[in-house]
Amino acid sequence: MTAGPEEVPCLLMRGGTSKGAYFLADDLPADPAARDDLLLRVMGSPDERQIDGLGGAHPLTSKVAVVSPSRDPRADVDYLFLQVALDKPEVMGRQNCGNILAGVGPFAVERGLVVAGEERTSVRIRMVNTGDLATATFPTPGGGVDYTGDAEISGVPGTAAPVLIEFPPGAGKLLPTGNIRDVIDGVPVTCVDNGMPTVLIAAASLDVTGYESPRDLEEDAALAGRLRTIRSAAGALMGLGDVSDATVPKLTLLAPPRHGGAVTTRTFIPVRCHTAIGVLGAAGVAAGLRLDGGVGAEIATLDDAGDLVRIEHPTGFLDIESSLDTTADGLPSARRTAVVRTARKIFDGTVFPRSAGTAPIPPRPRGGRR
Ligand code: NQM
Repeated sequence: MTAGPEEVPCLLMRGGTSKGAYFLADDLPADPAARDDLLLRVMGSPDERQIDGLGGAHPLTSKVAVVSPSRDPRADVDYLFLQVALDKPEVMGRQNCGNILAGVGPFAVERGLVVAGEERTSVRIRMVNTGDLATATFPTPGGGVDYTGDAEISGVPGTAAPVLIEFPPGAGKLLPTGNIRDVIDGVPVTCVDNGMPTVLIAAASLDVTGYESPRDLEEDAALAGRLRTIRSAAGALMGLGDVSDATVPKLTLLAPPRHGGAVTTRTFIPVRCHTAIGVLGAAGVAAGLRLDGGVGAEIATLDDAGDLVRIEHPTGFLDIESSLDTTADGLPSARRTAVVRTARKIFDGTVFPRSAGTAPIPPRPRGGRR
């Protein structure tokens, strides 16, 4: 049976600490509006519980990857990341996702876009949202993806095969405002972009410790108000325009490490507080900590001897390799960023979206919560 537009081949995959529905671009409508309408019905949005779809009722589990062969000679596949909102009929493509990225290489092999090597396979990926590149390397013994292994990442129970993700130099413009430090609403911030626009803020400058639980931080209305003000001004300074409906920039609160790492983080994505930290968000934090005069430099404990930065977050830590360079005009830029994630195929089959024209009653507005 050939799947029609309302019966869509879909692979559900955990990528790092996120979960998403992975599609071949050819299996989705080419028209972006029709595609987004279909994806809302696939994921069960808008509905905070996403009860009638694949979404997991949290931004970290309401994600989509659209993968196709790449025309870019530097890449094997193109990966478009789409964030499906919970509380409004919106599918957003302004940000990338480094966790869902972890599943793209295995998915490309599963779908025959890339021929697996005998032992391991490297897939060169163009991230359509930003135009940046990444290479994912993972085990393929005997020519098939092996998801089992002993790599452990905080925020995911158990172990799985490692997926090494490497980013070439210069992904993103490291200092989008042109400054290592800006002051917004009386609060010093460092705005970075190492693949994800992120605003670094000392937790103490917002009268929190930075060790609170994500839930406690989400319930702090005064903090939410201050973060909204800072984000809106930072978005404009970073050249992102009006960000009130965008998922970027993210905001990361920094505090001194408590478990031997470099720094403690609490990241707003941008309204809900992440239970861990995004991969590209972490890439920005790691690079930002190395900037002399940045808000992170005075908080972090860095190992001068190596590139490894251990970023503490609410459910453990994320280790990331990060080194900086200086451009010809004297500006800092990312030299190398690399991270190990894991991914797992959860389900491969056909998804049956909610029928077109059966949108649920829109939820009460909650200030664009995401
Ligand atoms: O920063 C959440 C996640 C992400 C994004 C978010 C991500 C990244 O953890 O690369 O992975 O920031 O919305 O999945």
